[in-house]
Amino acid sequence: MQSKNNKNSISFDQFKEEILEDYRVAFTSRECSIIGRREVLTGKASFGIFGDGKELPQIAMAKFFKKGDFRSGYYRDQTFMLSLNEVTPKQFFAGLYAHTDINYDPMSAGRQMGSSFSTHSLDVDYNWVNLNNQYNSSADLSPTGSQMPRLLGLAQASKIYKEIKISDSEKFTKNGNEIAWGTIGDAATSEGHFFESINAAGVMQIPMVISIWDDNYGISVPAEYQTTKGDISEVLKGFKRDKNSNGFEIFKVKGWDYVELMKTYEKAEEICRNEHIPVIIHVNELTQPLGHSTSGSHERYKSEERLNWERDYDCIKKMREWILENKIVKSKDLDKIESDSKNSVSESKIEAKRNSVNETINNISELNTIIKENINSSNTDISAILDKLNKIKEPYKSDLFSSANKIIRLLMLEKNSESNLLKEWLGKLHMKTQYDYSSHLYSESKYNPSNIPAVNPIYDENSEMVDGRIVLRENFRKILENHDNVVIFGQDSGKIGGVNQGLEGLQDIFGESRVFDTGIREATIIGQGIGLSLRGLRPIAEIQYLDYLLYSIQILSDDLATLHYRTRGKQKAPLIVRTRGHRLEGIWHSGSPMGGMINLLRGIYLLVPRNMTIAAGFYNALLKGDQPAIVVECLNGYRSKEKIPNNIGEFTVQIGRVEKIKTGSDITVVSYGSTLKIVEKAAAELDKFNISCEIIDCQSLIPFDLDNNIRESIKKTNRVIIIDEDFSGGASAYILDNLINKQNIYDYLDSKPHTLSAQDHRPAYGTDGDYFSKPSVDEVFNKIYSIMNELNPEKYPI
Ligand SMILES: Cc1ncc(C[n+]2csc(CCOP(=O)(O)OP(=O)(O)O)c2C)c(N)n1
Repeated sequence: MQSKNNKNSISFDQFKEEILEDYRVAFTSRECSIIGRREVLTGKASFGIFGDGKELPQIAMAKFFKKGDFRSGYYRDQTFMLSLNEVTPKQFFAGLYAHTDINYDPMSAGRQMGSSFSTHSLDVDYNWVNLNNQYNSSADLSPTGSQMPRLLGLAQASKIYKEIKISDSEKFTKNGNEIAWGTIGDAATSEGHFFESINAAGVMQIPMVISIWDDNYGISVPAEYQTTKGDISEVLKGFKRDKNSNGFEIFKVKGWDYVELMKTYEKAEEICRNEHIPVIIHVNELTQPLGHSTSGSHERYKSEERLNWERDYDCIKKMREWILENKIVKSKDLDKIESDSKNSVSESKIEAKRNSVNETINNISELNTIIKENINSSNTDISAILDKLNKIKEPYKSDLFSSANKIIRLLMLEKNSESNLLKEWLGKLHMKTQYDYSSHLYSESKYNPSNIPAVNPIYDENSEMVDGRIVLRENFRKILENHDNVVIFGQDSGKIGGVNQGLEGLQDIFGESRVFDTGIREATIIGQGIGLSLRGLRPIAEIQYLDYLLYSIQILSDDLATLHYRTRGKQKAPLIVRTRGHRLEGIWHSGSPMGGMINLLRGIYLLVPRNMTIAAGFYNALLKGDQPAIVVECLNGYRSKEKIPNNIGEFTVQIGRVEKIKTGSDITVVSYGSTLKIVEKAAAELDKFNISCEIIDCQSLIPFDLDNNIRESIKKTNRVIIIDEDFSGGASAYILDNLINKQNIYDYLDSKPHTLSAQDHRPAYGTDGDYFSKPSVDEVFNKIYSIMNELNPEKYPI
């Protein structure tokens, strides 16, 4: 055995020590699973899923995992995390009890179900810590297979760091020597993300080792229903490298065979780290002694024969047998390790539970004091509620809040003004507690790009009018010059410089490591971006058309949008996604599904520039910040003429701010993106009828009008219409919701607020398909005219 802990040759005593330590970790981990399951089944925690049966391969993986490396795995990896001391049993239980203090549950501060692991990449000021000095784990997520796309980026970062010198990269890499280690269950390999990622890794030849933990089941469904031939490494054989072609090294090893596991991981690490060859390790013959999760028992679907086999081939049992057969120690020595582990896990559990309820117990005692000392009521219901609350040994916060609210309501009914004191106390506590559940959806750092002030584009008499795509291209050129950690990639982005030529010629100047093509694989393009940004690079990932963002919406929604939130601000992936949409031609090249994006992607900024100068200003601002964002360029804007600014690459547009693009007095027209051109033309027609529109470009849907400037306009016009080319109830409903609930426009309206969106079908093809599917100048004119007619039929007759 030659692991990172060992020199080339070690003494028998050291060898024995290491084996016993491995046994201790494996046993401790198993005990955590057993006790954790019991806690859930006795109602002390909500749900549990554990790593029992997968202990040995994870110990092997941990041996060859080095500081600076990254894991992208799933909920079974507790033994791996315990091995590296990246999670302690006490922290493991704090996660199970959803402790909201990050110091107790460092994985997610109670936001993710237990066994969702992560490490801290950021310090308290949201600056990067030195990732080379620690074992790194990107934050787990529950949707099966979703750890795969970002694994690509985590691995590709090493390749990029190896290929090019990047300034200030000491915190992220040592010459690109780091491996990205993936783990996945056998059944989850049925997901498309798995195959898409494997194919891409084979093409890119990047340093990742993927372990497939194969226990032959995905909950109740056996391998024969999941995988062709019932055997994933058989299926993957076509990906195996040979003398004449690139590909993977593939190993298959039994999950209970301690010695073979060590040998396999040793080989895998060597090939992967030294040669940058991706490796797949299919670890089969694993078991699940406690069943899939606390939701049910595996006796319902496994045969007696299989259950007996699982008992015999339990990897810890097998390791024990191997130690005894090889006379490494006596059975009493192992018994002692076992009983010590049991005691220490039990103590950890008790302490974690106590810590998780302490604050609530203190708050309950404060509630008692407030009531006793300040509230004069003979209502026996109040004392009954208090008594009941005081009797709960391990109270939830919601027990305290609902009891206090009930008491407040009783006091209100008896018109007891002393309820105000209690309301004030509870209000403050609620605010503080709510933060524990709602913080860090967006960057809370000083680098949040919405704090970055605008730097206006500068023009002079020599400023040229050029195609919009030239503004973008020149801006990207400056970006690549100014930021050596920026990489731009996507389908057709490299050699030809993008289908709309916004990157034309940039690969020739900056090389294939910085501007490159990918396969047609939107989910993993986004995953690549997430992984690269987790390792300190600033990727700009291109999705060729907005309509195809749907392929990646799951990863954007489940991974990118939740990453900062689910780590309570301890990881960030400031990925910039560049795409193009809105008006063009037909069902799949004119989409504007903003409502869908707004609903699914909270956590990501959504920017909708009306021209390429504003788009460029957004890119420049985003690169100064640390917030992931999607920029939707207007498909019909690449050939429209714009003046090219002198300070290209330097000017910024402040995010979350609207722009008034026409002053008017009769009605405020709120719109964004391509629709604005239609709105401007309609407004010119309406002017002829003495109807004066004030047009406001939202520019940024998330965040939305942070200065409440639309309200200021409505105060003047007392009327509003929101126009876009999304479906009805999409972004227009979101904007209206903001105006009503956040900007309180109700008081300033003299007419009902209106929305005008596209038809609810996808846009039909061709010029007439557009006319009859999306708002046209005529439709906008008619709609606004009818609003004015309703107001003053004599002045605006129909
Ligand atoms: C996309 C998605 N579909 C369904 C589930 C529910 N689910 C959770 S675990 C699981 C089975 C996973 O089996 P496998 O990949 O073999 O991993 P194991 O749990 O056996 O280690 C399923 C279906 C999920 N989490 N995500």
